[in-house]
Amino acid sequence: MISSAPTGFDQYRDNISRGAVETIAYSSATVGNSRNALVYTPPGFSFERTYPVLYLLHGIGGDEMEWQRHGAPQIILDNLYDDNMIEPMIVVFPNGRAMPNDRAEGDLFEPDKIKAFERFENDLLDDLIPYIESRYPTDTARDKRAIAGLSMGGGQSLNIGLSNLNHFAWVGAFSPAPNTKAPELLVPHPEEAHSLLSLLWISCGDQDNLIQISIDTHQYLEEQGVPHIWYEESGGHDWPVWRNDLYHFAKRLFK
Ligand code: FER
Repeated sequence: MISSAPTGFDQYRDNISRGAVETIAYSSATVGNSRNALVYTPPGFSFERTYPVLYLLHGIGGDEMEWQRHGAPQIILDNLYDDNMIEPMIVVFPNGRAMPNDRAEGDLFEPDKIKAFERFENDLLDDLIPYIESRYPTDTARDKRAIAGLSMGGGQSLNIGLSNLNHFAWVGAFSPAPNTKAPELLVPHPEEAHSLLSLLWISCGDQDNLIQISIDTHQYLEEQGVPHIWYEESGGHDWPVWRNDLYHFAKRLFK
């Protein structure tokens, strides 16, 4: 049983060590341009050691800045460090709409924009991850790499993470959207998933219209004996839920 994050988990605390967020630009052979991502480095960040990396994805209405705008990830993570509840990690906030104009504008459901959320798999694996691992002191073992996201980004995390278990051992989906592949396509080899996953997390608000996607995935995983966390929490398709999810997911990572 997982209860809501403690009061104040996403409120700024004075006089604690802070991480830092910077914007990076990487050359994407997949999209054919330069793309931006945000990178959070933890309090006490040092090039004298290496860090695991979490790739944290946005929803259909967002871009690489969406978590910063609405999710207070820096505050949530800094507070978790202050409380000694989290492993030091780098968090990368990519833009998951892998197309030349990746702004969240116009009709967000246009087929070419939905397709761009699929194309992101190549951008991530072939362009962004190599860039991050060449510029930051990262631990490149598969069990030191995580992917998670909200809604469209939750679907991406399941689709990309579970079909690339050679790259990711930690996968989290917060309120995954209809881009999520059918369960038997997501996890065609349950025994392999069982042996390779360190954590598979699925969460959704009980007032979210998309919750059936999570329930169907959870039920399949349970039938197939794939260990996972299924967390149904109170709330809708909204930021209080995703902030709470980040808190709970981040403190379980890389342990
Ligand atoms: C849909 C409903 C919602 C859909 C995507 C979403 C691709 C995504 C929502 C979000 O990211 O917040 O039918 O189809």
